[in-house]
Amino acid sequence: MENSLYLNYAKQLDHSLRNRQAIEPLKNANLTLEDAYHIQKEGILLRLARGEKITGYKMGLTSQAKQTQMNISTPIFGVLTDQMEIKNKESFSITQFIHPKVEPEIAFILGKDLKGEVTMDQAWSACSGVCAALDIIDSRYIDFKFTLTDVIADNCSAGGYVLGPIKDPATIDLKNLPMDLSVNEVTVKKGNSNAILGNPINSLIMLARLLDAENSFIKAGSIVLSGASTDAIDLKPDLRIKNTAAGLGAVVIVV
Ligand code: OOG
Ligand code: MG
Repeated sequence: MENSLYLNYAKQLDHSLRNRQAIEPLKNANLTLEDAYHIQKEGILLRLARGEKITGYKMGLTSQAKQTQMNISTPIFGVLTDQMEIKNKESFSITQFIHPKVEPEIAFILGKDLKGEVTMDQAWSACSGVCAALDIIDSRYIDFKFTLTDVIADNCSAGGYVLGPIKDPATIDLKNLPMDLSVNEVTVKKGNSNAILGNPINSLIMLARLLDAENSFIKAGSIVLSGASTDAIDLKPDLRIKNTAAGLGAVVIVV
């Protein structure tokens, strides 16, 4: 596909993002995965041109619950920018979004670059921090309906992200950590870290592999969201949303 077409699709999605107006999926375009990541990249370049800075990546569709919810079974990645960051415990307005949902996640902070095919030990030792996180997704497509290539082009539905208190990985074992998503202090989803590819560290390994295929890598300092452990819930006004992961503490947003 021609470069000008990538940019054309990226501009449609960017227009939707900036005007909070959902659009029809790009599904008639017969996009390959490579095309879809090209469109994603053009979209990120538009954001960088507006002064945003890349802060890391998000993996998506890494749990059975999410794959079932969206009816797509291939893990994918998107790019995070500083404009998407929401501080822990902060209250914010959802009017900046189209139809946001929120998901309980675990995130990593990279202390070292991570590149190519890596073992669990190598991935883990590249991390300088780990935390409970919330991923706010906001598809640019009408009714959150899309194909695999549509959602890749749409930067993995990235909307906002929130990080809980950062813990030292040396003190944490990520295997089998119970997770609890509550709304106004009532549990609405129970998850477990092992729902994320068996162990969220596998998300990091997969991201390094996916980036390597495009001659890229995870840079030191990057934040990496590993994907939701449960399906997403709608984000509505007057809600206090909390994700508590055993051993990692809690991350909260107030809408
Ligand atoms: C795609 C993004 C999925 C996750 O954690 O699985 C995602 C979507 O469901 O809109 O962020
Ligand atoms: Mg997510």
